[in-house]
Amino acid sequence: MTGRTATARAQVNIALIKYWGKRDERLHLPTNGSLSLTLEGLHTTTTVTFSPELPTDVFVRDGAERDGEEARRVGAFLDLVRVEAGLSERARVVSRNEVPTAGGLASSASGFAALAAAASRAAGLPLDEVALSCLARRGSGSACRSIYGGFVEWRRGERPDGRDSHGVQLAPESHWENLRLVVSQLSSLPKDRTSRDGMRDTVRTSPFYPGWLATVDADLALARAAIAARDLEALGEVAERNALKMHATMLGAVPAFTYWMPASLAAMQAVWQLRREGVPAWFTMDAGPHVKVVTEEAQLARVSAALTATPGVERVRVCSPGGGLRWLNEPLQP
Ligand code: 2P0
Repeated sequence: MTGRTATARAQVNIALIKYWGKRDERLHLPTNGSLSLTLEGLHTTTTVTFSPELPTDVFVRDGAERDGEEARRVGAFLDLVRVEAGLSERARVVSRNEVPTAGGLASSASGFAALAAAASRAAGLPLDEVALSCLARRGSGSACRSIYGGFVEWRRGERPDGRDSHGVQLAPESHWENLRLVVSQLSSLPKDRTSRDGMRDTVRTSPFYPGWLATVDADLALARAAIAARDLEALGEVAERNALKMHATMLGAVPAFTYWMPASLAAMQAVWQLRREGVPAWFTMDAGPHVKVVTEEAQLARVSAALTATPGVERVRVCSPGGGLRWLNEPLQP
């Protein structure tokens, strides 16, 4: 197939201060700022080729052509790029995830970051990192953070057009090399509520949502200072507290919901027990049952052993700080 092509790779990120709620659902503008760590080794690689020979967009992920909601979201995203570039050609998108699909590590962040980069370059749009981050945000909010490596803040922004709502790197991955995120993957059923639906329902109905919003800026300030000082205790404490507050808002929603499973609580209690024993470890959780533990390299044996021994924990994965967007010269073969 002839056409203009580009290939990009982006890694997943985990929020230490969470994105939870939108002020604009179409542009994916958040009600609050958030802060994440990009992880090494868990990535999406995507090749986009625009071609006059294609009658429709085609989306191939992990070796199989996809349709339904997944393909619709990719097509809608390509429309944004086409409008911006003044292009009418359809595209073939080939994507591969080196991210466990059921691992509690959302691939939508790395997926839309890689897609934004490959599609805009293939379309001939000369976007800088800020513009790429804004574009990735239009695919999935958290994707705007995966353009950058290390510690990334997604600034809430004030503008109605969203041009000031994008990621900013606070420190590169080399800033804190012995920091680790230990992900405990629980045996679980697929979640019955997407994070998109969950955050929308919470914003609309939970009386606890204003309490969440009232404290996020203070949490962000604590997290920024903890990262600058490489203060694990300060970062862990604020990350755990912030995650618990986010999950508390869901219990106040109408109807109430939670992403927790019995094993989630067991894993949280295992982390609290580790702390009572003097091990510096704090947890965070996203829109799923998996428990992710913030700790340092020297504690990995204790933390991994405690999580592995927790009933309902299926596997434990150790992640290090990782880098930002990369360009590849070789296109992906489907
Ligand atoms: C986060 N989450 O900051 C938060 C914490 C889930 C809980 O970003 O609707 O898939 O595509 O903007 O980015 C997951 O939400 O939502 C998320 P959309 P997204 O990581």
